[in-house]
Amino acid sequence: MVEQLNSIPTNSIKQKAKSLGFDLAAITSTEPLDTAHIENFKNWLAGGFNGEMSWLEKNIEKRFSPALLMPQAESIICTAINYKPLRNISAIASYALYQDYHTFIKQKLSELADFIKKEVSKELKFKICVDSVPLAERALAERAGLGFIGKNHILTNPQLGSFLLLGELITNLPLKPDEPLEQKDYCKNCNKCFDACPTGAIAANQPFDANKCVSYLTIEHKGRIAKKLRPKINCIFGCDKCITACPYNAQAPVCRNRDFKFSAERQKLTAEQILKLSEKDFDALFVNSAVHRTGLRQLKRNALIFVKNKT
Ligand code: B12
Ligand code: SF4
Ligand code: SF4
Repeated sequence: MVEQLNSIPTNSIKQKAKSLGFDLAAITSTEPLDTAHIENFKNWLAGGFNGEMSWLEKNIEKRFSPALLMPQAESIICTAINYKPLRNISAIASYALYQDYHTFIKQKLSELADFIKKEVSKELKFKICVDSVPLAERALAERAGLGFIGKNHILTNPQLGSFLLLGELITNLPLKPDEPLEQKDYCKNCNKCFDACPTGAIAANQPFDANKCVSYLTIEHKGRIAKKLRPKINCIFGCDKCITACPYNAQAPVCRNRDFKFSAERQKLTAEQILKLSEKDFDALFVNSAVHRTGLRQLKRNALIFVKNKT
């Protein structure tokens, strides 16, 4: 088995991933995550910290045992792209100022699979995962050594920071797994993300509370936003506060991926302009963006609260 593992050139796969524009690529096995993760997740759901995201209650076994997601799954190629913008000046979360990362990363992972099939093994079987597949992406990326999970719950790379989007290729190839980063307290005494969080969705010794998270409220939560939370909504779509506050992002490089299209037009858009958008304008501005799925009605709901809070 060891011989078989070593015979597959993982370096060429990682190099190809880099040439396709991924900033990080590393391998982990399809072994289940340890029981502490599963218990943590089940307790999180039992506490109702997932808000209305009931879809997180389904496929729990698959989320932590990636081998169940594909027959003969043997290894996972975990990737990340750096999306740190040049300036973080918008009330729309930075990731949503780019083209839709789901389609972008899926396309790149499919190109990586084509390369592996051609250059490494014709027998390749694979499954592409970006966000929507029930998979504990951060925990797996951590196990592959892409970074550590910070107190803000974000996968952070000590050199590249945490403006990172994740994607995975589950394969039937027995690739040699990489090691996690050295086990140490990367956050130390820092609490900057807790201080920056407007609602207390993240705080010391408490699980992540989606019910209070501005990202959840502005993107996932349908209907009215509770009156007591409204004065704290200082973003229109998503929220970058706990990422921007993190010292690991201070010196981190900005996104260098020219293929990952950034929209300066979306970045300049004000809440007042959003309130005046027609469905046609909205489609034109947000086509191929993560904002499109949320819809104009909800975007206007958020913009209205944002404007009220400014005045
Ligand atoms: C649901 C979801 C959300 C929800 C809930 C967020 C949350 N923290 O869970 C909402 C809508 C709020 C959200 C917001 C955001 N999200 Co989101 N989201 C997801 C999704 C689909 C599932 C995450 C999940 O399972 N959450 C459940 C909780 C319990 O899991 P967790 O916090 O990840 O905790 C795990 C580990 O940290 C660990 N763990 C945590 N605590 C402890 C304690 C112990 C003792 C142990 C053993 C383990 C442990 O175990 C847990 C289970 O694996 C993932 C994609 C995916 N399939 O993974 C993207 C994902 C996490 N989101 C992402 C992003 C970019 C964001 C935002 C930054 C977007 C924005 N700017 O608005 C914010 C950040 C909010 C934040 N601080 O987390 C990226 C994160 C990339 C990264 N570098 O980490 C992901 C991975 C999508 C992607 N493919 O890139 N998101
Ligand atoms: S995304 Fe915003 S509201 Fe949610 S935990 Fe981070 S800082 Fe708090
Ligand atoms: S802001 Fe500080 S505590 Fe929060 S994730 Fe970054 S280093 Fe850790």
